[in-house]
Amino acid sequence: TPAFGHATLANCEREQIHLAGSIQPHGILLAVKEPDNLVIQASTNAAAFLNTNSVVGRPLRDLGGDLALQILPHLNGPLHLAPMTLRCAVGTPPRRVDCTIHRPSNGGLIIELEPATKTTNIAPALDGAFHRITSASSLLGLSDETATIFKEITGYDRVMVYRFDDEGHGEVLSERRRPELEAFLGNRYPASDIPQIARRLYERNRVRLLVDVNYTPVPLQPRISPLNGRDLDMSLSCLRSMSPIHQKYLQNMGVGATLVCSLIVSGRLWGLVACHHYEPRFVPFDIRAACEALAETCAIRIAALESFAQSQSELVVRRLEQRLVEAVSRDGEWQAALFDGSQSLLQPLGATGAALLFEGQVTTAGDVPSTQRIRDLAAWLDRRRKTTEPAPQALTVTAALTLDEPSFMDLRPIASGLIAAPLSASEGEYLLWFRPEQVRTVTWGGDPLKAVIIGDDPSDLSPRRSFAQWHQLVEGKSEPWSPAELASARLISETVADVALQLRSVRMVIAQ
Ligand code: BLA
Repeated sequence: TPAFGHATLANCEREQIHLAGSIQPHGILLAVKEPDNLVIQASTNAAAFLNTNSVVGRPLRDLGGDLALQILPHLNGPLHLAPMTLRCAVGTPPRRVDCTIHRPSNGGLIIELEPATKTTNIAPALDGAFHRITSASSLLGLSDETATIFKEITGYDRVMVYRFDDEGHGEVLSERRRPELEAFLGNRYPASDIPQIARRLYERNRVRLLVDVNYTPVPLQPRISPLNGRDLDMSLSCLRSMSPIHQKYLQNMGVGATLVCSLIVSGRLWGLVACHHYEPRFVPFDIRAACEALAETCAIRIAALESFAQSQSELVVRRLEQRLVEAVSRDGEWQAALFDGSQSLLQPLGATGAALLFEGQVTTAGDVPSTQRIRDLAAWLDRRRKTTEPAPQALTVTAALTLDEPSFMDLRPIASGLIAAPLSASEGEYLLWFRPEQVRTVTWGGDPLKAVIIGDDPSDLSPRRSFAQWHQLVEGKSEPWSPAELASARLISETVADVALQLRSVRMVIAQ
């Protein structure tokens, strides 16, 4: 596992970013031993910040101001879970600082000090902001509104709302930017752009400020904690130095400063609100705290909208079932009922096309291959059913049909994703759903992708390289089918199979 600062593009997935051993220079860090509150580690800029000769080895109360006194009442709180911030004074003469304290996993107390800035009264702006977030009625509306609000409140040149898919690949869902900047809206990035270690960290530490990407990191002195002989765990530190690889990425983009908030939905990193500025930019603690609260509110709204969408899908499926059953008792025209308002057949699965093969007939909705190719697919499915083990009623599911089965290459791009549900024991009777290849639904304005070489040099890192890499990873593949979509497919196809079987037995009775 590469230590902080030693990772290369080949192994950066495992870089120990929480063991940075250094901070950004806009504040100072003190590690303190209890109960005597002796400073045992300090960033090398601490003495100058406090206007004193030395810091390490001295008790907190000797450092001037009311720092030692102010933190006292908080030391029994849950500081190992989340840092807390208070205003106090420290140094000679005492200066006003924002002081953030927390307990790292491996012992002691971490105190981080930033110069206090004049507080702006953001309460009025926030009031409206929370309401706008909680009243958003669609995911995209919510995401756009969140980007707008973050731009208003933080003043960064660009704000992007990122969403991660089930495989961790990222997508820029919304963007607000100064008009002269290149647009990143709609861009896709591979999961490898943000290592797993960083993602897990962002679930705990939900706001990251990078004040100046061209900063020189300030080391801790001593580097190793005298408490346990190990690197200080800086997971929850607000001044932590960022990974040099990520720093390089941002420098290559021409970005000067960032502020990024995690969107945590059901305990998982769902996405990010990423703010970029093209010059160094500092935002004080109170604005960061407001951003954290807004991101949390946004995440709660996302969860609500997702669960609403899920119940809507379930409702659509139930209505479809009802229509089928009614059709059977009315005139037996269940095929017509199935395709009546084809959205109810497509929407619950997020499919773009569907086809029914039954008693030699092919009925379709949306974007589908030619009738002949649909019949070819059924024949292929019949062959697979004979040679593979699973239960005869099992769904065939793929997000990469044309890679799995090159003879269907001509079905690109409309049928990269396929769900096939057998409707009976007979051959050639299926309900099929299709989904297009992802890269066909995404474009990058400007140069063709071919121009990008994906090498191992950090100097090559760029959104364009990321996009090209994502492109390679998902080429030929549709968006993966989610468990909820598969459940809908199962429900619909089982109902169709029941209905079809029922009518067949009725016809047999009549024929006798
Ligand atoms: C972190 N990489 C990140 C973060 C983003 C990106 C958003 C999170 C930063 C944060 O939350 O503060 C990626 N940023 C992007 C992309 C765009 C952008 C794609 O603005 C496009 C517009 N990064 C790589 C590669 C590696 C890598 C190849 O691209 C290594 C394999 C590493 N990225 C990397 C690391 C971090 C990171 C180590 C963690 C940074 C840290 O918190 O210290």
